[in-house]
Amino acid sequence: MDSRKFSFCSVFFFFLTTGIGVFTLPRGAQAAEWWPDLQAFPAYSLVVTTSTSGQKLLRFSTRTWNSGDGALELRAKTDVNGHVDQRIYNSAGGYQDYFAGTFTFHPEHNHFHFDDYALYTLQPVNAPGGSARTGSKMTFCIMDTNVINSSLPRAPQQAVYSTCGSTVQGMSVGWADTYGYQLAGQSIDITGLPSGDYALSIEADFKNRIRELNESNNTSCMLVRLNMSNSTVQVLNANTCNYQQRKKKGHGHQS
Ligand SMILES: [Ca+2]
Ligand SMILES: [Ca+2]
Ligand SMILES: [Zn+2]
Repeated sequence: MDSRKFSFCSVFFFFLTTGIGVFTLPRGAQAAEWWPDLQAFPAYSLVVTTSTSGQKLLRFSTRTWNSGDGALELRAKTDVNGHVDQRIYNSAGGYQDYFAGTFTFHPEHNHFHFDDYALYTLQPVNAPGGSARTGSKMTFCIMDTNVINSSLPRAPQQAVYSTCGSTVQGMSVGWADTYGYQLAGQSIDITGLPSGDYALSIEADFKNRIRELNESNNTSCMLVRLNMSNSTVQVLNANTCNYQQRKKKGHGHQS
């Protein structure tokens, strides 16, 4: 009798606790989460520089933007060294934090750089003897630098993440973060590469640390022609890396 009583109580308790769980969950479940969506524009302002030691760099500006439902917000957890949470706000006025990777703190800048934010890759498409190169800069301070589409829902008219925050960084809906070609790390070392045609791609969140509405639109790719003898770069096609399609079109009207 005691054991039946006990199991009845256990079952009752199980339903009671489950009931509480089911009862409390819908509040969060019904609230729509506003996820960001990162996209990368093609690189621009390309230039080849040569150092006195002969090192050649392909320098360029990059711009990623947030076309999603909500802000990208990254919060350095000061109590857990090197951890960053992504804070996702919801329609109920609340938010949820998700572990989103790591940061590197720069005491001289007094802010953190989010690790593995973007990857720059140069790959030969018609450059015999060429090899793939990647940029060394992958850590970034993320902020609202330019507005791209202020008519998106929840896009602020003014920058919200307007400084390189010491613990909070982010990118608002409709806003972009731009890195000019003159900044440190905005380059790929092309020393020793042969002249020819290459694909230059910019990939945001290449290790997929950040939760996004769309994970398949994060890469831009463009075709460039490197002339190593006179250290120049020409953009063949800023919008695609489809080399065959380009060749059929002939050589006119390159922009
Ligand atoms: Ca995306
Ligand atoms: Ca992602
Ligand atoms: Zn910095």
